[in-house]
Amino acid sequence: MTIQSNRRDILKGGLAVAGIGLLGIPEWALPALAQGETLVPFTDIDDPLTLVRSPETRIIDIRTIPENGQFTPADQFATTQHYGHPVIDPSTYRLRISGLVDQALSLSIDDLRTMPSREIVVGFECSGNRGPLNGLSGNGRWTGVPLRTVLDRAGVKADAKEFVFFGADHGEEVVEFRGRPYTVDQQYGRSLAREKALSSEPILVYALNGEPLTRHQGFPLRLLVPGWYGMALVKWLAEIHVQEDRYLGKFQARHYRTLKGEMINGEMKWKETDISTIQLKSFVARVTSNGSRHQVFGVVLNDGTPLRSVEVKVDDGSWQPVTMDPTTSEKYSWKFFTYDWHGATPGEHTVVSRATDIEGTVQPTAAELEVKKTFLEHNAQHPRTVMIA
Ligand SMILES: Nc1nc2c(c(=O)[nH]1)N[C@H]1C(S)=C(S)[C@@H](COP(=O)(O)O)O[C@H]1N2
Ligand SMILES: [Mo]
Repeated sequence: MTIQSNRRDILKGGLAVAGIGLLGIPEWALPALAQGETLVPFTDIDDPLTLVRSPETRIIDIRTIPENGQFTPADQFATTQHYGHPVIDPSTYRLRISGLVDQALSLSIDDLRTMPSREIVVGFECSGNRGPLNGLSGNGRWTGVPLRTVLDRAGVKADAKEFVFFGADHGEEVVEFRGRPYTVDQQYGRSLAREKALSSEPILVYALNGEPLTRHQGFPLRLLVPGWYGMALVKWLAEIHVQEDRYLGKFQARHYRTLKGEMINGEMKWKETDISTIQLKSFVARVTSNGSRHQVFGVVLNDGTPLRSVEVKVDDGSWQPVTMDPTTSEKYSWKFFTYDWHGATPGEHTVVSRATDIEGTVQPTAAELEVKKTFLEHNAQHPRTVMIA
């Protein structure tokens, strides 16, 4: 079988077929299958389109990530947002820095581009991303100015505690307070606490994979917080407002939070927490066969803590170590792994992966996550079923 006909089979196969046109699966996304290698079909997926909630959201078909192309091309990055994609004229664009600073700033894209830049590989996922498809994730090489550089130029006052990042996008929101609805126009806003904002990590990025950001990716400027879930990476960044009070806007305090039970001194405490860093997750993205040889390929995402192990389990077997892909070893990159599955027998099988980091955090099972009531931050091990011919 040639690669060409493999590709056609993939396009005809259940998972991808719904994606053609709407998701526009491009050439690059076709799996880099070796001669004679074919995709083993998953039997658990019903309809990938159930994950696509609006025409403005695009998921990546995680089964078709090229193994040797660890950067997601900008025009195929998964994308999701709340108020559509604003169009910003780069010639009049200004990033404003206001509030508790010695000097308010208004910076053009050229101003930012002439400041010392930094390049970093960062992968992230939407906090709502979950199995089986995990399509709201991606990985890129980003370029921009460290946030700290810009804040130092403005001069942050001693009483500044909260740094609020507003996108240019906005919409009408009903803020409910004690039974009363208040309808107001709000910008997309997220905040970082002083320690994080002034750390060396956050970057104001203007390029992805060496090209200016696309409109979907937040052109002309986006906040990148390595190791954090997508909601913190404010696109179309328009203003940084420095203040003393905590910022409790919708997307900071209400829309992105988790309700989860935790045993404290023998008592269950139900805690509502906000969402920040990516919880350790691994998932099986595809299984391939080449004659009698079978291989499992998967992805790990986390907050940048080094990994201790990634393992794969087939059916009721024991956990087996995987091989990590050395091209995805940068701290905040997503990490690829493969597992050579020996002796796969015809019929349906269950394949699952789990990751453990050097701090001893183990990716939880779905049963262990039952104390989490809300669906965000869903990093459970996700068993997939495949049919071996
Ligand atoms: N300005 C703005 N930035 C935003 C959002 C938004 O609605 N407005 N959505 C956030 C969410 S929830 C996610 S998951 C990521 C998605 O980034 P992507 O489109 O590059 O995948 O953007 C984040 N940044
Ligand atoms: Mo998100």
